Amino acid sequence: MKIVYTEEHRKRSARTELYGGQLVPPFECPERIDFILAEAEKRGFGAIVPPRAHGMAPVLAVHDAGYAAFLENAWANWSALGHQGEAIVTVWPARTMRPDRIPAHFEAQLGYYCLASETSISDGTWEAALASKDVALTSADLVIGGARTAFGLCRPPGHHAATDQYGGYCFFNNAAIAAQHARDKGIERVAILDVDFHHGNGTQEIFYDRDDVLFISLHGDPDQAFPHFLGFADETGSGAGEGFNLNLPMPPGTGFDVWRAALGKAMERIARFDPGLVIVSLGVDTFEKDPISFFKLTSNDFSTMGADIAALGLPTLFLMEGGYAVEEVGINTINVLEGFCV
Ligand code: OKP
Ligand code: ZN
Repeated sequence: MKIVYTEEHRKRSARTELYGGQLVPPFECPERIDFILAEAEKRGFGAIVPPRAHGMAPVLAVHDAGYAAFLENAWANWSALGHQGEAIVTVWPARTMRPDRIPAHFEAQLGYYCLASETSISDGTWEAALASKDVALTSADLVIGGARTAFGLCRPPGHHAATDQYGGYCFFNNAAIAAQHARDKGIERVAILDVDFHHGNGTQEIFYDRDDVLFISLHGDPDQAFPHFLGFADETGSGAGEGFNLNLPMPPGTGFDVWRAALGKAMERIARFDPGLVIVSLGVDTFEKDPISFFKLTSNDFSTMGADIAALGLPTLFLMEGGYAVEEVGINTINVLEGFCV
């Protein structure tokens, strides 16, 4: 399996995450990727290839142009305000205010374009986000071009990023960008299977009213887990998209038996949809020792997960999302990919 990777991800090296009322070193850190590469190398798994630049057109096919311009200039605009720390949102267009007006002041623009305040914008974030979407697009090209599978080692992750909002460590929605790219290259139906512990609210939002991109997410019950305000079972799609969004939320303590049954449901739905491409939003934060999640999957379970997904027999693109038990992120990620290949 080819692994698309670039060092550029290191440019996303934020110093701070707002967590439990403190500014802590971010869970979403460059070391996550180092452990994945080290594990792949240790097992002799995969061949590393660099991404190819795809420009902004595939980004603007799913994201708002004003949002992209905001992100591109965010660090410069924040720096111009003379602050010491990284850019963290402090004010939002809350429900009692005007939701649609884009304010002139940059501090307020942060609130307009952000959905959660744990994620600071730092110097280099824009460059890393660009590289991450190119990793997704290059790995997508491999599978669109006939490869059975490929792995886009995306960082920063993408599935929380909506049409015009960042948050949950995500800036561009890599999976959505790859899915739309595949559609534009002539693949009629694309399924996105999101196995990250957290609901992929951004991906859901982007494709919610469409019947050509099926979105399925297995995740921690949003009543108990981030992103809290989306990802419930009664969200099934709207308009032409009715029936093309499937949320499978599960409670704290969920182990692999229950999780695997949900995956079975997801796979049944995907088989019925008959897509030309399956994109797996691959987060490994369902792991029992993940520091910010509450499922109980073991490292062996990730191998079974990969084998189960392979049984669909469809062209499958894996794109990296979350996973924060840093040392085991490598083992668990490569377990999925190796499980898929055997
Ligand atoms: C990103 B990805 C828990 C706060 C959670 C954000 C989590 C973002 C997860 N108290 N903060 O889906 O792995
Ligand atoms: Zn996650």
